[in-house]
Amino acid sequence: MDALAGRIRACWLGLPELESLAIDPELEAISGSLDGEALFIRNELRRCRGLRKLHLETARLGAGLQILHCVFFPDPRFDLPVFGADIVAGRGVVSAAIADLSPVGPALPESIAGPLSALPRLTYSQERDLPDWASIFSPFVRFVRPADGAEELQFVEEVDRFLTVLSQACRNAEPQASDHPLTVARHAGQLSYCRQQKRNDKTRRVLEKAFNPQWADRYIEELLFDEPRLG
Ligand code: BLA
Repeated sequence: MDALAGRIRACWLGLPELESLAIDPELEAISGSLDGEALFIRNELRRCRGLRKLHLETARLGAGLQILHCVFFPDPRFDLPVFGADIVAGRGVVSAAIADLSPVGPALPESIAGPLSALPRLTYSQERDLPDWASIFSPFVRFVRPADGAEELQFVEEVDRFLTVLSQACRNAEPQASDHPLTVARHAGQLSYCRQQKRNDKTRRVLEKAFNPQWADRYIEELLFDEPRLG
């Protein structure tokens, strides 16, 4: 978890025109409790040229559950995908490690699909099946349960490659007008990405139990998967 969070923060530094993004102080550091155990959540937000919101959430529940959630949402004027990652560990054992560069249109842009296709396909001893809402992910999605430290490191390495490909595409990308039909289509694609993610009951359940359903709803709608404005 810490290694991956470190790689993500390091990647931010290579992005063009990196800026901080205001975050409600109430959401920056959050404490709650779940089944009598303390829950801490830390949220970090940035933006850059090409990506409207870079979000890293790290959460820890008591001595057990640890979650790393990260999404880079593109500015719809740029032909860039969504980067998403979710790592869930219980008592130090990672049960779910997911990462993808997901299209906001019919397919990934060539600036992403080209370099990703050139990477070697690494394997894991336990690959997991995606739930039905996961149709938003690309053919390059990884969803695994790393079996040991070596597989955990391999996963961090794969995420690093996704981020390297995205950073390069981001530095080269040129914006289109806000009312360009492709911008409008990418905006719609990002809305549908957010709506599919909100169908993941596992995220909602943890947040509802730790806080309450209204709070979970607001957190999901306003911070995790807020819908982008058009223009
Ligand atoms: C699964 N997400 C999970 C699980 C939990 C969470 C507890 C189940 C773990 C398991 O099956 O082993 C919980 N994830 C959270 C919480 C947050 C969170 C509380 O992010 C709070 C911020 N989820 C995302 C993103 C992706 C994602 C960005 O937020 C992918 C890019 C995917 N999480 C994802 C998937 C599963 C999952 C695909 C497996 C769902 C399933 O098997 O049904």
